[in-house]
Amino acid sequence: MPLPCALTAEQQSALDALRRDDAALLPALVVREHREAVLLLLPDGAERLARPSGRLRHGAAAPADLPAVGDRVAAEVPPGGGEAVVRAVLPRRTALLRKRPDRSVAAQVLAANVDTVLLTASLQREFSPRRVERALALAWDGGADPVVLLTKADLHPDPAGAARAAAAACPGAPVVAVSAVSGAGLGALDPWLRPGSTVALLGPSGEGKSTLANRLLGADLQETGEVREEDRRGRHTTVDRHLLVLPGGALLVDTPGLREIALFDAGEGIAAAFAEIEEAAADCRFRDCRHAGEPGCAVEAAVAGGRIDPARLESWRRLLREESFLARKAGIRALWEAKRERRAHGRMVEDALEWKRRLRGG
Ligand SMILES: Nc1nc2c(ncn2[C@@H]2O[C@H](COP(=O)(O)OP(=O)(O)OP(=O)(O)O)[C@@H](O)[C@H]2O)c(=O)[nH]1
Ligand SMILES: [Mg+2]
Ligand SMILES: [Zn+2]
Repeated sequence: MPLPCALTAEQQSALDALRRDDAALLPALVVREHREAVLLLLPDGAERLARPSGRLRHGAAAPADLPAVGDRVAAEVPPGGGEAVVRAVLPRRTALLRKRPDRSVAAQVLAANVDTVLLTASLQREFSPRRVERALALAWDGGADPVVLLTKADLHPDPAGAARAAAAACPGAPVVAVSAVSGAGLGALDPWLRPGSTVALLGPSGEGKSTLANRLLGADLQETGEVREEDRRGRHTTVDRHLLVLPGGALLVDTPGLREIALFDAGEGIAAAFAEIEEAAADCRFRDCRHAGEPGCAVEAAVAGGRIDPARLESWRRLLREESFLARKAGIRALWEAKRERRAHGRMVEDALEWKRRLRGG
């Protein structure tokens, strides 16, 4: 039985190259992360605990280079049982990165090789465009397609109206309203749940990610928890990232509720999430216009003319300020190394000059 996901040509050739040295290496899929170990799904359908090899641990340029959920890896698997060793992470097709939620300037991989991100926003609470646009930038920057998923549609008097309002607030991403309780709207997810494709649920605690995962799985595998009465927030029930193979053959990643999304070097994703600003900016008189009082600024003209929402311009500024703060803190060299690393992982990145230009501007 093969893995539930095909390897890309790039992943296959990386595996073939490794196998020339060690023919016994097997491809495997990372389905769960623990503190130091990962759980692998092997080609025979069995699961096996594994640790990264010492060489991988010490050779990794950054923690983000270690195996993460969704990674395809080359593993040495002792035939009789026992822990496996991950020799290498095969090149990632996409990677959802955020800044680690501590004081370090380092990225954390939320999930690798994700095709579609379902960004949850519960209809039990007020819709926050500011939170969603950050998540959109994260998804786009990682190379995945975001879908805004309005959950708990059964608790809202007009889910279709709410979906229209959300779509207006986050241009460029499809919006779907679903209920994991009644099943309403779930069919709309079918186009993204093709066999072998990977979908990740991302959003705050208590929005029904695990409830939806169980519904799609047809089994109560993931633990779910009540939300608090006062503010309808969750209690962080899910603690590990977990990849599930759905009956139809799609892969679904359930993640712990995100407290905050701090972007990590997500310039391209921000550009994609604020496409209307980037588009208008093409007509600014100065190429490095910051849209903050410069003469001939087309973006500010568009805001004045009601064609761009001033709150969106404000968010765009805030996200770029955070980016340049991060860059100054890290030092341009470290960030550039991180970018090179991601290029090695197959990510398209903008060139260094563009990056420096923004730094000077920020
Ligand atoms: N009415 C209604 N309640 C739901 C729906 N989906 C989930 N819930 C409830 O919302 C609460 C939180 O659900 P979870 O699935 O645990 O939420 P989560 O997003 O996985 O939360 P974390 O694991 O903490 O990040 C539970 O009490 C669920 O029963 C839904 O579609 N409708
Ligand atoms: Mg959960
Ligand atoms: Zn301008």
